[in-house]
Amino acid sequence: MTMGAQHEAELQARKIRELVLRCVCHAGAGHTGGALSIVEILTALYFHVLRIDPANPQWPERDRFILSKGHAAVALYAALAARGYFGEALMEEFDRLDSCLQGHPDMLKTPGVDMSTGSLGQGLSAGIGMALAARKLGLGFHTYVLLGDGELQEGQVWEAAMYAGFNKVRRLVAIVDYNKLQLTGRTEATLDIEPLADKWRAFRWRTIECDGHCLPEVIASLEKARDRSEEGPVVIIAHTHKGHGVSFICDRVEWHAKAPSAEELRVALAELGVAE
Ligand SMILES: Cc1ncc(C[n+]2csc(CCOP(=O)(O)OP(=O)(O)O)c2C)c(N)n1
Repeated sequence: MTMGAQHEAELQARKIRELVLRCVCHAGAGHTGGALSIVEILTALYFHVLRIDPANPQWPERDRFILSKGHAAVALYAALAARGYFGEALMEEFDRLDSCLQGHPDMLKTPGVDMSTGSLGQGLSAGIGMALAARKLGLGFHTYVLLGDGELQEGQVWEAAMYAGFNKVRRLVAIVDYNKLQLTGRTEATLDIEPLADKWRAFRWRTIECDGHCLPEVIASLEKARDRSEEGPVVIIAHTHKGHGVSFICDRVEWHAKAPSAEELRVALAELGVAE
């Protein structure tokens, strides 16, 4: 990746992070920590890897993306807005009763959302269905599923992983947002998921690990995963920090579902180098 391309990607990520912060502050609700930890992953996907057409969200050949950790919906909406699926102004309606931007993603309401999620543990199963449908229909799209590390404590994830590995489900890429925090505390303290890479390997997945905030690394990992998924399912374990990008939110479990005040937003935007 050239220096210029990296700089451009960093600006895209900063835009998404800014939209997330403004949106949760405006709504007074949202999962700020878990949204900020996936900003670079979403930037890499939506601006560099996914074959999509924002003007045609239902294009049958589009790559599919499932935000299995659906509580981080605000980050997905920010990525979709930044990529041009809808105007940024719509973000002001986030989490309102009649809004098309609900607190958790709704595929029937929001352009660009491929799967409704929020009940943790289900996204990988849905992704397998999409990947199998692609093969049956003779379509070449890839399916990407983003999971939380706390979400991996759900048993359904491992049944799906076992199925996909055994059946060598092709063009399926899972990404784990491994920020080591759950809703109430550290993942290792609630139900340890280590040794994580070995677990996926045991389920016959190809495994890649990366720094989930280093854009060139995330993009390279996603491209490698895309190639390797021709043989069978691939997982990227992305090491991240919940609340990344804002010092007083980063790695603080109390920010799981807390929105910043107007003053906290001002400080956060200043840290990002964004004018209020
Ligand atoms: C089936 C189910 N059980 C419980 C919840 C409540 N819940 C929402 S977020 C969350 C923690 C998830 O942790 P993780 O996947 O690591 O997300 P992150 O910390 O990255 O936000 C829980 C338990 C849920 N949404 N679905």
